[in-house]
Amino acid sequence: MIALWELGGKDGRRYSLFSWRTRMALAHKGLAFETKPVCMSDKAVIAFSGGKTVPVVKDGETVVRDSWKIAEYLEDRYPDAPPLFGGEVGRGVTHAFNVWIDRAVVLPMLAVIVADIHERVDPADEHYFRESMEKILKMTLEEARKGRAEAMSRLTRTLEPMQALLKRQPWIAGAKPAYADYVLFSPFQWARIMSPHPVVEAPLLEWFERVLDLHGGFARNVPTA
Ligand SMILES: N[C@@H](CCC(=O)N[C@@H](CS)C(=O)NCC(=O)O)C(=O)O
Repeated sequence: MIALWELGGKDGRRYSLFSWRTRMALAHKGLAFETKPVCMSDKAVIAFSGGKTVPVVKDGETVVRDSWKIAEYLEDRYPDAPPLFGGEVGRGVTHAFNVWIDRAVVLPMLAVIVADIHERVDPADEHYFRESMEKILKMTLEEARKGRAEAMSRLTRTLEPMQALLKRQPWIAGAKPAYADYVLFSPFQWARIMSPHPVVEAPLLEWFERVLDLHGGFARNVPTA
């Protein structure tokens, strides 16, 4: 069975947004996996991967790190299972979308939910998480909490093109869901698992609910905030 190393938070939460892309890709392909929760500060556990981030998967003897590389690996290794990209053009466009989400959406979302995440990480990670996030955001968690409303309007403005798109088609990938949907889904699932505040508005909210229902409610039935 495929093993997936991912971040473990309080009360069984699996909160790594990049690992959610991998989780959804595995469910989409119908591949069973075993979860290996790790602490963000414990780099020794994932040293075998040659890097310091999750997700990491091990499939037989093959180890792959980085959510995009894992998606490509699964697509190439399991070509007869439902496609994640839909051909070479789809792969390229999905990669472009992946980069855009990472650069344009992940940071604004982090600014909105960072203080809530801190309350729900594994206690062993509290110090490491605070230090690294304050460096990334160039502010304290307390300042981030105060600036939440402003960060939320920045995020809402960034997501406007996605709102417009989802009025025109049911899925990011078009008529059927695919990996691009899981890429956009991941920061919202991150927020759903780690923050008690709503961050999604319609029509994006309706699309989000549809993704939660996919693969037998795979992403819905998990510990959340
Ligand atoms: N580009 C990487 C990013 C992975 C990443 O940043 N993962 C975070 C968890 S969501 C992590 O492991 N961070 C460890 C750290 O900051 O020390 C991917 O797509 O897998």
